[in-house]
Amino acid sequence: MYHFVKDSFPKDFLWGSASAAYQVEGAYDEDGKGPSVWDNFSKIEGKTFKGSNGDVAVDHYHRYKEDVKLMAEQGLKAYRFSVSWSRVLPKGRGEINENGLQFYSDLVDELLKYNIEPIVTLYHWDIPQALQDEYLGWESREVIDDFTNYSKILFDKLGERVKYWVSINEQNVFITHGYMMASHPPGVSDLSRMAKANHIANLANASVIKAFREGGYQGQIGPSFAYGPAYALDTRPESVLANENVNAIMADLWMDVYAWGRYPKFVLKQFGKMGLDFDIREGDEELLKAGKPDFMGLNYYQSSVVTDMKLEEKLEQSGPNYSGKKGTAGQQGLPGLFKSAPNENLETTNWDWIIDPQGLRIAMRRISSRYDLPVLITENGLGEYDKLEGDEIHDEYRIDYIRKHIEAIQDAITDGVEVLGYCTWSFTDLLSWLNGYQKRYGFVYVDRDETDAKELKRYKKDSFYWYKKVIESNGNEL
Ligand code: BGP
Repeated sequence: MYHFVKDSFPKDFLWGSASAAYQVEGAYDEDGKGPSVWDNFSKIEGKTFKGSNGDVAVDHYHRYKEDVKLMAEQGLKAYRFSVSWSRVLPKGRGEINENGLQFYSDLVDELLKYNIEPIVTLYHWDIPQALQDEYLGWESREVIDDFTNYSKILFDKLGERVKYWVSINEQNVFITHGYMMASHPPGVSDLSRMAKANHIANLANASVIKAFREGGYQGQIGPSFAYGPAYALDTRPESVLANENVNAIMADLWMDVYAWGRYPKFVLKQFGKMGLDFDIREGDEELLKAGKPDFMGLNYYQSSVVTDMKLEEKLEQSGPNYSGKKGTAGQQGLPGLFKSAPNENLETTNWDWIIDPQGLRIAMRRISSRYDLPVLITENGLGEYDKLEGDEIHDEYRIDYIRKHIEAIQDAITDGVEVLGYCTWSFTDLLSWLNGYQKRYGFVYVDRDETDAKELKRYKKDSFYWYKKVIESNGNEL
């Protein structure tokens, strides 16, 4: 679809940037914080790149004023951050750690001082270890009430100042990595446990949204979903069908539940045949339907290509590329349903992520058409090696990436998609869960590496100044 003239960005468009508690805060055991599953998981040998962890991260906990000042200098309109559940409730429930809660209250005040809209994520993967030990975290229905009560503490404390809430970040990622690929906590590979934990997370998500509505809090709430559309490799109907399969399993399985409160029939049937039981009980559907979000949060990094995979076919097994050595990522697939294929038309990053700005437009269009919800882009960005030269970082590749994605958003707006805002990933450099500190995303370079936190000095990259102009011109100067 081509347009002679493009629509402008809405005048209150949220030009933002994002982070997550474990990836930036550090201070992992300070001021009464309890451990989260990530505090422990990252210390198991071989689980993360060069054993990197978030003990110190980029020390945002102590340097948040300096960081927010940089955001203000850039003219940022919104900052998305997550709350560490175990900083607020060290045991996951029960007694509140007032120091922890105060940190987030102070951060919100600091942002508002500069007219930066806080977008608060309630859960970005760091469930309190206490709840994991007590009842296996997301595998027990007890977590539904605990997550809801924790969220209510935040609604009560911050609700008059925060207008945008993200309930759960990338449920599809932490559930599949945690219970199938074993690469996130709790590090198991058990599809049956995965199906149940995923259903419970859906219920918890709905319960929090329902509590938000019933509590009469002002503002908007929705989940953030990791979604990249898939394309059929070729015009063979087998490839087209494989594409149907992957979209149902990787996207509809989650977003249909968020938006409509029900699972896609096709997935229920196929998972049933594999012996996977979601353990859907009486009253569940009612709760899911009561948790309709105000917007769909979209985390977009790349699209994919798929074709059919025969039942007896075996893939050469090699995992994702966490090393940053281009060309080392393996193929993925589910026998009988689909397998991935390279996209010969597009470039990839050093971590083998496909660079596809039009994929963002397509993702936005599909969400808008299928669910009739506004889209809030809660993450998008380029993870690359950056080089500090003197005190400068010339990251023109990042500018190019973000520029093209902003153009794609403007195209989607012109097509007819309602978009609330755009948060790049990330504002400062931060810890990449499985890729250490060498895979950088920020507008602000933080001088540290996997083994040496150095002085954690901040340097503005070229992209910092470029995005400043984009914001100033409300997306007119790209
Ligand atoms: C998303 C997560 C973020 C962030 C980002 C980049 O899936 O929500 O927390 O990490 O991906 O991914 P990575 O760090 O693996 O490069």
